[in-house]
Amino acid sequence: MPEAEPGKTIGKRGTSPSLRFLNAVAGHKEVVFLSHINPDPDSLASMVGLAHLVRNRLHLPTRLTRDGFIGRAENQALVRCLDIELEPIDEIEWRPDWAVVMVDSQPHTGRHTLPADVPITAVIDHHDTPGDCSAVTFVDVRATVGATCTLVTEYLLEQHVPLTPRVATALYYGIESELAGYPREGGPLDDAAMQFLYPHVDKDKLAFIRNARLPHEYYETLLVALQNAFLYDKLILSWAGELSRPESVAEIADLLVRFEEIDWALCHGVYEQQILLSLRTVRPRAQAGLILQRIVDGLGKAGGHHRRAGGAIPLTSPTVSAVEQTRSQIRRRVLEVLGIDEQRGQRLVSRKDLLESIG
Ligand SMILES: [Mn+2]
Repeated sequence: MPEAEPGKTIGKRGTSPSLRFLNAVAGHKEVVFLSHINPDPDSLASMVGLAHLVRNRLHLPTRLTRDGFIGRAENQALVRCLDIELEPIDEIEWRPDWAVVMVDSQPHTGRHTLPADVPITAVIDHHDTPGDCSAVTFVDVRATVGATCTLVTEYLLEQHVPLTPRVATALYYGIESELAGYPREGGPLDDAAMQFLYPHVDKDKLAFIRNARLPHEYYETLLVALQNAFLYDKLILSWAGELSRPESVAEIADLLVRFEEIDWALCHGVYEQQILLSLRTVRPRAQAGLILQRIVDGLGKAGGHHRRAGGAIPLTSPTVSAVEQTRSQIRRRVLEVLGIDEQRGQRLVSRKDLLESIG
């Protein structure tokens, strides 16, 4: 693919990140935003906020893309009630005169399905998972902030761009959801951004997103996961079975990690020929992402933050025995990696109680 025409220079080195970002994308015909696969609110809202900045300051057309699926009910509610228009990434015909802006992730991290020959103009991210940004014109990666939306809010503030309720609500929820859980993975910059955004937030829409309605399958999968939850010292290991919604493992891990007797929660289940895994911990700076990578090493892929991580293992065969075999391999690995002695797991809910409670 030929190189895009470089943008004209407005500022010099040492100028604000927002100005350098605008310089990098100026002069292109259109600005296209992309995020990591299966986008979360932080990545969705970062695209919304940056598109708002580009339209206001450069008057260029913008396009938001979707790589993978929109998982949780809350995330679907965010997209629906804020009318976030997303084009599936595999339907896009990439053009050389576009500026391509990647948010909430970095190139060559295995978190995108974008064709490898599409040049990336700008990267704005807060993950410390190293990517390869050597060919990117503008890079703003700050692992010290809790959310990419915080950086985007800073850009809008620096450029004096008026906020709309839609943009403010998206960014606010992006930061709030990214910082959820304890211990917090955020700081004063995130708090300042939320304070700045809050007066402009549509509070009814925010409440609608936070309390998104849940489908029947949510409760079915939760029941299976609780019936198949086992305690191993400071770990709770849960098997959610066949998943009808891929995000279930993350939702259940979020719930289980709040159990007062444990420090680690791992939930896994089968979705479309893969075992999906979600790991959570209450231990600060625990590098859950690296730990899950060690658990699935040689079997699949994983990544994440200190307290949260996700991963997937492709199943070579869909038979019950192949699933069982991978499950016991995961069980052995997680105990080993977390330094827990090999032992029989204790059921979270005893078999006797399970049977007795069925009326
Ligand atoms: Mn993020």
